[in-house]
Parts: sequence; C-alpha cells; structure tokens
Amino acid sequence: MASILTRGKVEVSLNNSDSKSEADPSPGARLRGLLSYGASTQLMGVHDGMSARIASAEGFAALWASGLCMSTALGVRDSDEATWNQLISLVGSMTQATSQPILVDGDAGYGNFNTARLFARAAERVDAAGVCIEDKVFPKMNSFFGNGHQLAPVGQFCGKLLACREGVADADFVLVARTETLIAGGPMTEALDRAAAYAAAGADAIFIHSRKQDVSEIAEFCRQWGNLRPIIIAPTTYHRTDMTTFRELGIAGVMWANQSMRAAYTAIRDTCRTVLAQEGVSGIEDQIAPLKEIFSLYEYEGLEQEEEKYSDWDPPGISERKAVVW
Ligand code: SPV
Ligand code: MG
Repeated sequence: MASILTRGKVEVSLNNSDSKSEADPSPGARLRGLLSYGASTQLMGVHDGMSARIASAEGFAALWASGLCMSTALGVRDSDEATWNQLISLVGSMTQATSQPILVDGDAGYGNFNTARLFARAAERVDAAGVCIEDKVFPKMNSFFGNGHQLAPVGQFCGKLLACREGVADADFVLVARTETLIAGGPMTEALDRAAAYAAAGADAIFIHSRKQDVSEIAEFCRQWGNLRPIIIAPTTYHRTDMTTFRELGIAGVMWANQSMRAAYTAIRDTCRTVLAQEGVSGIEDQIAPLKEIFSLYEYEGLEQEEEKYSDWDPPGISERKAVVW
C-alpha cells in the first residue's frame, strides 16, 4: 500500500480505502501507489507493444502511452489525426505486453464530455491504469508545435473530467487533468486556478506542462500549489534538471514522454540510410538487436514448452469413455 505523505497540513494521497483487495490491486490502484508526493516515479513514454515490453523489462515501474508517440508510430500527426479507437487498440497491445500500469494520453478527450468518457471507459476495459486529458480544444496540437494553443472554457473541461470520473467502473482508475495554460502563454495564476478547479471536478492528479528550457515555471507552480493533488510533469525541454530537484519540489511522477520514440526514429532512419548506401546489411548487423534477444524477451521458449503440453492432451479417463461410446 502506498504511503500517505504530508506536507504542511495537507494530506496528499491517491489511495482509496474502499478499493479492491490488496491481493489483487487493479492497474489503477497500482499506479496510485506509485504517485505519492515527492516520489518522482519515472514513467517511460511508450508507443506500442514492443516499446512497452522493453521499458518494462528494463525496470520502469509505470508507463506513459504518449499521444505524440502513438500518433508518430501510426504515421500521423499529433493533432487528433489518429482515431481514438486506433489508440485504444494500440494501448491494448501494450497492456497485453506488460503488467506494469499504463497511464494513457487521452489528448483533449476527442470532442466533448461524452467522447472523453467513452475513451476513459474503453481505456479501462483494455486494462489501462488511468487516462490524462488536457484542457485544449479539439483538435489539439502537440504542445511543442506552434503558438496557436487554445484552451477550453474551465466549466466545459470540468464537465469532461466529471463525466470521466463517473463513467469508469474502478474507483481507483487514475484520472489526470492536464493544464496547458503555460503552453498557451497564460499566467501562472490561471494555471493554478484551473488546476484547483480540475481537482474539485474529480481529477486525481495534475499534469502541469511547460515548454521552458528550465524548470522555473514548474518550480513556481509547485511552490504555490500547496499539494492539493499529486503533480506529474514531462521534462522534455527542461531535461537538464535533475531528479533531486523534482523530488524536492514534491513531484509525484516524471514522464519521459517521447525519448524512446525519438530513439527508435533515429535508429530506423540511420539503419535505412546505411543499408541503402552500402547496398547490404553487413554494416549494421553488429549494431542491431540479435533475434535471439528478441526471442528471449518475448519468451519464445515458453511457447515451445507450452506447445508440448497443449497441442495433444488427453483428459484423464478419456480411454474408458471411448470404450463405452465407440
Ligand atoms: C505526449 O507525449 O503525447 C504528450 C506530452 O502529450 S508532450 O508531447 O510533451 O506534450
Ligand atoms: Mg500528448
């Protein structure tokens, strides 16, 4: 069970005392346990079953199913070009590949309160641990591109959060509200006010996003926030800040949102360039994962053993009944 951490007089915890039994915690309950004040739990950004499997095997306790990365993997832009059913299908391939809890990027909820709620429900049904929705208008644009980021009215976004909260079955399913106020060029006071309204509307945690090159905006937000809810961040532009600083600021979760996708992109691009230039694959053979490693991670041997057990099995007593029937 996760600890209840306190700062000042305000308790910060994601635990629900009436949740599922400890013997069988839901994905949401497990994610909650990782998102306590100052834990700075690292969530690796993933985009498909393979990246989810690798990140889990390498030791990440939780994953972020990034909208940018899933869109990129699907070959489209991070501006609501992928349908939400495509994304849910991809998330399902991740939850089948790992048992680590996955927080799913729900973008702006794909429309109104109803589509946001349907997305949250669908994510819960494919065993995601939670969803994060952001206070932009549909269609959203990736936070690092352009300057036309438009925020939704506070009441409209609070309604979306409430619909998601009431629409999922598991009380532990984690609902993260993300404010894009600072991305849209809004003031810190608005970011804080919006976050407080989202907490009141049922958000379990707040994702405060910044695209500054340093941690100053995030630090200011954390100082003024007062720990009404756990804070999650994605230090993409302020990546030079160390984990000690994040922990001291009380940050609950740190998402490395897109680095694994960008690493995969670089590897694929460079491999294509080399193979084309060299008209062969000998030059890259020792730089790429041997098939043996992939077979091992995907437990091919286990399948072979199971095949022996399951491919031809006579239930006990079958021979006697055979004698009677035939
Ligand atoms: C994502 O990973 O899709 C995010 C985080 O939403 S970011 O791209 O940093 O805005
Ligand atoms: Mg996103």
